[in-house]
Amino acid sequence: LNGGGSESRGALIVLEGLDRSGKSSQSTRLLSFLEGLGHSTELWRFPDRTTSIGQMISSYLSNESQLDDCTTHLLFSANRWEKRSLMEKKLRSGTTLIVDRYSYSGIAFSSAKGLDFEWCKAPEIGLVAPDLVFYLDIPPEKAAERGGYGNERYEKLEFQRKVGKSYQALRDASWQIVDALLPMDEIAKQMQETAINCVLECQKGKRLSHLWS
Ligand code: T5A
Ligand code: NA
Repeated sequence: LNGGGSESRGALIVLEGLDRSGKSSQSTRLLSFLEGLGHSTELWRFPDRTTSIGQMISSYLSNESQLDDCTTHLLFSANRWEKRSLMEKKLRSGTTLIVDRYSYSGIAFSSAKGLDFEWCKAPEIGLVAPDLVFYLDIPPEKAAERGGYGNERYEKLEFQRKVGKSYQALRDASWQIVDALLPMDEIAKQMQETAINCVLECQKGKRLSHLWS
């Protein structure tokens, strides 16, 4: 099956959760697992701080620059749009993408600041829809204990509580809730079973769809 065939596409697997919920740790583990099985797999993350939009976001997050909340929201979204065609191309050519944060982060974090939920959702419409979303569920207090928060703008307990509530409004059938307090290996194992089923479904011809349709 060479690239381009619609018969065998890769899966779009997203990891979401509060800051320090373990997304990056589990993304790496899942990557090794799928690669080990011989699946073409890549690990992506948002924000993608390597682009010029990503650099604006990064300096905002580290408090080096100030930005209006609506502008910030649109930059996070634009940072996904600028990767959209590459994302679709990779998936259609059979590569599975594990993505550390996606549109759900965009909506949950911005609406936790008080921006209108539907307004936050609008610019995400039309991006590739994930086949599977792992939500690493952790009480905000426990997340705060993990190595302590750094200096980034959103790493504050009160704010993370609001983010957690916003996330709840985004759950749909593609979501699998994972107990993020379990030992890392246990979490990895749970995720592997679900992920492999998802990859096989996509290989068998499950169609790509778009947010939110
Ligand atoms: N944002 C992002 C928006 O506002 N809008 C958007 O559209 C997007 C995409 C980006 C920030 O931007 C916001 C959200 C964020 O605030 P980031 O670069 O993604 O931030 O950083 P974080 O998500 O905050 O990443 P973290 O590194 O803080 O958290 P992770 O990746 O969830 O956690 P991880 O794996 O690094 O683990 C954190 C610590 O916990 C331990 C690890 O060893 C590590 O020390 N740990 C565990 N300990 C015990 N048991 C387990 N099961 C553990 N799993 C991990
Ligand atoms: Na991370």
